[in-house]
Amino acid sequence: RLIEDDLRDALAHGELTLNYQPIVRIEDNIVVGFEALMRWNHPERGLISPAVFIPIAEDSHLINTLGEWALRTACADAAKWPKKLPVSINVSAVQFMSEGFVTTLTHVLSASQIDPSQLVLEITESVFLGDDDSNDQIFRAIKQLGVRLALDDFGTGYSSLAYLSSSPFEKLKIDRKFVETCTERGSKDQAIISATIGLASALKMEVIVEGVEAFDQLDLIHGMGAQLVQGWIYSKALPNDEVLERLAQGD
Ligand code: G
Ligand code: G
Ligand code: MN
Ligand code: NA
Repeated sequence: RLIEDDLRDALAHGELTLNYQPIVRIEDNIVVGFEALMRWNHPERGLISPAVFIPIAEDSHLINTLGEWALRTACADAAKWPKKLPVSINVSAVQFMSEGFVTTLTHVLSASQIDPSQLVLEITESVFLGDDDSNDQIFRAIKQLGVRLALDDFGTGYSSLAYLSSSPFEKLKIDRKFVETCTERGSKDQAIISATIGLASALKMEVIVEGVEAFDQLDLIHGMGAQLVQGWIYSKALPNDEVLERLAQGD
């Protein structure tokens, strides 16, 4: 049996869940938002990473079904959080560019209890491979709804500064690849992180540094002016019950 067939059934069988990874302000350790990350608990194979099953979903049109489920679920969960913090959802470029995406988004939002400004769509640079005119149309529609946009995995894909200059993105996420090696001697990633933070703040974009695991990394990027981080140093992605517990504790 193909993993693709299993994935088709996974939703109906309740094998997919969304976990939420906190985004934290370094200065005071306050949680300022969460990123929804999909998890698949396969009955025989155990946990399968989205890094494995999302590409399979993209190749088989299942991505639209999974993506719509993720949107609905994240909006429903976030609507019940005691603090109305932003919830970020990853939107695959394939899903973003497929017909009906904006219609789906509009329906999900109006059926949910959340304010559109609480929703953040994380999109990678691979959307820039698509048609600029139709992308612009989708971006405009998203902005019109009041939904926020984050440019994810920045610096690892098809980044072009030209895209940033006309960018509809309010947030920029620096990929963890740069953070991984930034404290090594002679690492050029320090310069890249620092320049990206400078560029983003000059463009009035909010910067989130991803994949921070260690205190030396945190100190280094904080020294470079980073204010928001997402990484195991604070927390892995949590099931929604744990998010609720933490928020109830005043986190
Ligand atoms: O959570 P992390 O484990 O291992 O995720 C691996 C990759 O899968 C990341 O690139 C992440 O953006 C992507 N991913 C996680 N959840 C989703 C999702 O709901 N939709 C999409 N399109 N990608 C996701
Ligand atoms: O590609 P994207 O940025 O959407 O996905 C975030 C990915 O990074 C997920 O796979 C998530 O589990 C992972 N992640 C988040 N924080 C850390 C971290 O501190 N270290 C590592 N190795 N991975 C992380
Ligand atoms: Mn992401
Ligand atoms: Na990323």
